[in-house]
Amino acid sequence: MNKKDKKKFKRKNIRLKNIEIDNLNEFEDDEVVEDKRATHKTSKKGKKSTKSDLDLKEARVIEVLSNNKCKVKFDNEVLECVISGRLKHVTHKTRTIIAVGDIVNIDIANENRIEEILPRKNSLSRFTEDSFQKEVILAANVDQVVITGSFFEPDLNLGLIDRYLCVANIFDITAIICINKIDLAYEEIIEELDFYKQNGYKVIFTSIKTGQGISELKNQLQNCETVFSGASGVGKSSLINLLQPGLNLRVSEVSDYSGKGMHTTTSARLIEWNFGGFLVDTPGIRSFTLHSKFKNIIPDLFPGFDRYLGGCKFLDCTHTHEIKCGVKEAVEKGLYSEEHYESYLRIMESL
Ligand SMILES: Nc1nc2c(ncn2[C@@H]2O[C@H](COP(=O)(O)OP(=O)(O)OP(=O)(O)O)[C@@H](O)[C@H]2O)c(=O)[nH]1
Ligand SMILES: [Mg+2]
Ligand SMILES: [Zn+2]
Repeated sequence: MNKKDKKKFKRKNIRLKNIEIDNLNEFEDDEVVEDKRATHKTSKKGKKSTKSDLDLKEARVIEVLSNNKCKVKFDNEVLECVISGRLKHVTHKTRTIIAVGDIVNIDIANENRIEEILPRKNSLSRFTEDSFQKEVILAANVDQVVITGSFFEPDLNLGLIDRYLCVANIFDITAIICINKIDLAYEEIIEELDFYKQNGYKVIFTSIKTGQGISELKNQLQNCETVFSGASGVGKSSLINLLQPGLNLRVSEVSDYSGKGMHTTTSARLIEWNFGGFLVDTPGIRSFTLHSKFKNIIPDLFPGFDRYLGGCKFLDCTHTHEIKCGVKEAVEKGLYSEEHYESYLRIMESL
């Protein structure tokens, strides 16, 4: 194959529309396709056939086992797949090659090799804390995120919920708040969640001990593709086990010493509900790091700010140092919660 043909071939075959590639030509030819399986010479004249000759089947990623392996659901069967080396080179902005929830094309005849990741409808992502700020996708192709918290062990973390809501707004994913362990809550702490209800979010209180809120949560999950996310130990896996007995997901006591979860769930997993829909159970996270590129949009989409933006003199008001700011005025007048305004300032400072 001469150089020009190779370039043409490359463009036709790399179809990772969901991963940002600045300039395809920067990739060395041998990095992209040196794999003989990718192109079969079919005649002595040099006429070639490409991937289109492979018998590719569409499947859904249900668990990522390593950088090389994952499990997919295909035709009601769970298959272990390898990830084509070709897909692994295009990752300078993301740490995630393949995410739970991805729809992929696999070559059943060849070790169930994943040859293509179809464009993602959306994804819920966090970013690494180091200066590279690489994307880590928690789940792909979902309708909603259930932000989970608990009243005790671990304590309610409103700052983390606010971050999640920003992320959901950024990625345009419907957010529902589920606060578990209501059997351990007291009145004042429940009132702290009124803020979210007043700002249009659905808040569901649940308990696996009393069964409170379980049917409401089930209604919310039925026939939807949901990602369950939140801190470790809040009871995500316990809730899922209660919603679908028989799954037997691992759960652990929260550490007596720190009151924090034990990080029992270690990798994300897509579960199919027997009452319709899918859910991604994810490992608990301590903090949710946002990318600094979002700094200029968070002032517009922080929970509850929308109704006060009209009072800001500047269109690009950051609601921090500006004179004549609708948000700051609302805080001063007691119309907007001081606690959540401070949570906003902490997020802005962290970026
Ligand atoms: N009192 C009370 N305890 C609960 C409730 N739900 C879960 N727990 C307990 O909380 C602990 C942690 O539950 P898990 O389901 O493992 O929590 P998780 O959110 O999946 O944690 P990670 O997998 O580490 O992210 C277990 O000991 C559960 O028994 C609840 O509604 N009330
Ligand atoms: Mg868990
Ligand atoms: Zn402002």
